[in-house]
Amino acid sequence: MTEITAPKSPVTAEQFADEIREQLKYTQGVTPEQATAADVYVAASKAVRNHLADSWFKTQADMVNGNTKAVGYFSAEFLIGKQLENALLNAGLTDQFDSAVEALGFQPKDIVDAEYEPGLGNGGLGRLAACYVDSLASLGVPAFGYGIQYRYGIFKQTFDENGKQVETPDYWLNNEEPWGHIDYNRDQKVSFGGEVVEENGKKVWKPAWSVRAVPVDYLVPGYESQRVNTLRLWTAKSYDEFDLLTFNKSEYLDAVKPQVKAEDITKVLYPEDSTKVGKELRLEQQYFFVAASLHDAIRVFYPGQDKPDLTTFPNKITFQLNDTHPVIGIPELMRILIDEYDYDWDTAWDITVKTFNYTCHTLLPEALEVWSADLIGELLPRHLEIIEKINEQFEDELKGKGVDDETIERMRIYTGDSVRMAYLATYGGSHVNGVAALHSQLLKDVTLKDFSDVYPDKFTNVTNGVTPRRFIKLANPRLSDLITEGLGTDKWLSDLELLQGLVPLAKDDEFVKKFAAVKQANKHAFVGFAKQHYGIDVDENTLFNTMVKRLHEYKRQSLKILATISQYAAIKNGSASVEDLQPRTVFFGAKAAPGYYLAKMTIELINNVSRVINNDPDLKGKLAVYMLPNYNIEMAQNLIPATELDEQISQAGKEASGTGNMKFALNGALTVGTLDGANVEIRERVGAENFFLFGMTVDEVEEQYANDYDPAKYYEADPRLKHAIDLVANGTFSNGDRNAYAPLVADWLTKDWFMTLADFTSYVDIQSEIEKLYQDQLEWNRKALLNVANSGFFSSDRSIEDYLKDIWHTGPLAD
Ligand code: 73E
Repeated sequence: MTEITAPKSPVTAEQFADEIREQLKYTQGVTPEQATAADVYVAASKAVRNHLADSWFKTQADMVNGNTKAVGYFSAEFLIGKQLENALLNAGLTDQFDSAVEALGFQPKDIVDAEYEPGLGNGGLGRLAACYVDSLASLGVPAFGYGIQYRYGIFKQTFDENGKQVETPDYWLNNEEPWGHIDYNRDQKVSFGGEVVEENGKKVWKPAWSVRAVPVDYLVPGYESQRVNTLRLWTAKSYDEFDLLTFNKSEYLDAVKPQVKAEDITKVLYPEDSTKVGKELRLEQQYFFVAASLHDAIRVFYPGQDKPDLTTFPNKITFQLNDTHPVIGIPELMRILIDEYDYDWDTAWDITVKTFNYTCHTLLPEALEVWSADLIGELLPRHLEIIEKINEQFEDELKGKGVDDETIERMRIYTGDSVRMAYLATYGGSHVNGVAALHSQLLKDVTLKDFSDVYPDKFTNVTNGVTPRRFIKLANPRLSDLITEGLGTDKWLSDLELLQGLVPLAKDDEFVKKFAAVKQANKHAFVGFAKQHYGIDVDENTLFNTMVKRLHEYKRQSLKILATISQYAAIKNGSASVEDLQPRTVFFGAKAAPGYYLAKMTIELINNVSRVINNDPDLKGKLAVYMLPNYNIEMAQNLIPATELDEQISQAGKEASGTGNMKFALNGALTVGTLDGANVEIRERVGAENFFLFGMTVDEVEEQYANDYDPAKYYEADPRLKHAIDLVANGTFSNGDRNAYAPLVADWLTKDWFMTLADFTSYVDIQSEIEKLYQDQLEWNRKALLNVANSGFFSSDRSIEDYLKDIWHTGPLAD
């Protein structure tokens, strides 16, 4: 018997339709006859939000009164995706919504599609934060996500006629946004600049200017949990009215300058991913949101108290620092405790260390934030003093532990010139975690080795996860139904390890065929999506092969495009036995940081390879390549369920975890991948025989670096590689222009820091294995099903359970 959990909301479809009508009438100001899909979207969203209000108030009250410690997740990015469908699911209102909008004369899908996706993050780090707030609420743990409501999210990507990336601003707040509730009465003052003076033996910061931080609250409903948490995103407003005198002199722009400067702070998300951006405005953003959030947490937990006992603060809430971006929160809490609440240094330090924990998301040294001391001194003079003092205390502590001078020198938080934020976070918090087993190990062995030697107990691992609600249930309803049928329950949505129950069904050919039919239906649906959104005609009777993620050299889109060119060449010159060739469609999706030259050139190359291949009649029905513009959550939700082969081909030791890899495995794609990040754990769980492994290991990579890696050697050794690179160099993909990709070619042949060439042969060789297996659809789908069945570990619910147990030491609220 299939056991389906009842929706928690008692409202009927008719009542819900009335609620939508009421919203249309009183807040939208339109009649149901006048209403467009966009109107109904806004009205329905507000109606859902109303349903969540009581649970939201109750969760907050229980949190403040309860004996459970809350979690504050500090993140510069929350890539939340479209909200309506997810809110309906978690509120148990999906069926009512479907019937209600049909009664109003609309298709539910059109209403859901009318939402504009907020792009408040770059990639995996931001999406992880969104999955974590979903899981916290679903597990009933009281929590705040604290971040920034950028006015412009990640840029929109298009391509010009030459295939180059064009960035356009993402003004997502141009239309009504029904989810964020701006709360002018819970604002905070955040100050900058000025100087520190001594008054009565006490340091006093006299800032030069201040900004008003206003919270915008997004409700985060848990799946079947009756708990609704808060995602509080701050927006900057000016305290300064514009200067009427200047205005009257017709100097309009000068008159509004201070206002513009203040509001600039939250204007735009930095479009960089995995690189450090040393910009003054970025530090302003970071300080702005953590200062506002820390004061907000004190307000929430000690309401109306002038002299709260903040030694209890670490029992009320624990803060997770999502990478180094919010680490300025450590000196800020020290400042608050000492300057605003008169605690002595040692007490303040004890509270601070107990309150903070730090997640590191990278291994790339160029991604670890380092701020110039001059900049911090100018913007936050009191914080620089505090950081200096933290560093002094730290060095004394190290000396006391017998650490030698050379090591101390290497470990300094404050070097005199600059401040190393990762070191400050490691010393200033209780725990440090990496985001996959291999990554956490490499943090201990390499990136933060000195720290791990002195403070071994601080280090731990929490392997990333993804929410099954959005990435299976909403993205892949067909597979969700089949899983529920196979397991006889839908409980897997809140206990993903139950997917293990599908393992025996992989032996059942009939079930495997149903699974294959789901994949085929998803491919068919994606063909429609691609036609509608990109105007392309995709052949659904080809292997769907996908590589979607940010464009970065270490992720090695170059490897995929060179292998694709090689396949193209083999078909063209007849060296591939055409009968054996499995027709394939290769999908790329990737944004490059606007200033990242080689990444942008790689996009241009992919677009032009796509143009040449897709227009060549010899390739028709055999190979097609698409670079899909503007990869975002919506595209992920449509493309991942349709994908059969997923590419996770970063150089070993560079991708901290990856989370796309988990989404693909959970949606029944097979992975071709290196032993990097969470690939290692995915392969362990799904079984080596159900994963296409290739390429060098971390140790082999290290050996190559140590032995002066020479890419040209590989170019000479494999004629397929030589031919592919020669085609790029000789103008085949640039209308004969041999200079078009010269910098890329020169990089491959002389530098190739991420060793694309060294891994090429092993990568191309495994493709024949892949194609052979694909001929046997039953076997292929059996393996794909085993990927789904064995990937339950990669639920973000499990990640959050790990954080609760090993780092936060807290748990759900009692009902
Ligand atoms: O491996 C991914 C990881 O899965 C990693 O590259 C990414 O975080 C994901 C979630 O853990 C990441 N993003 C950033 N650093 N690591 C980053 C750095 C600076 C700005 C924005 C993002």
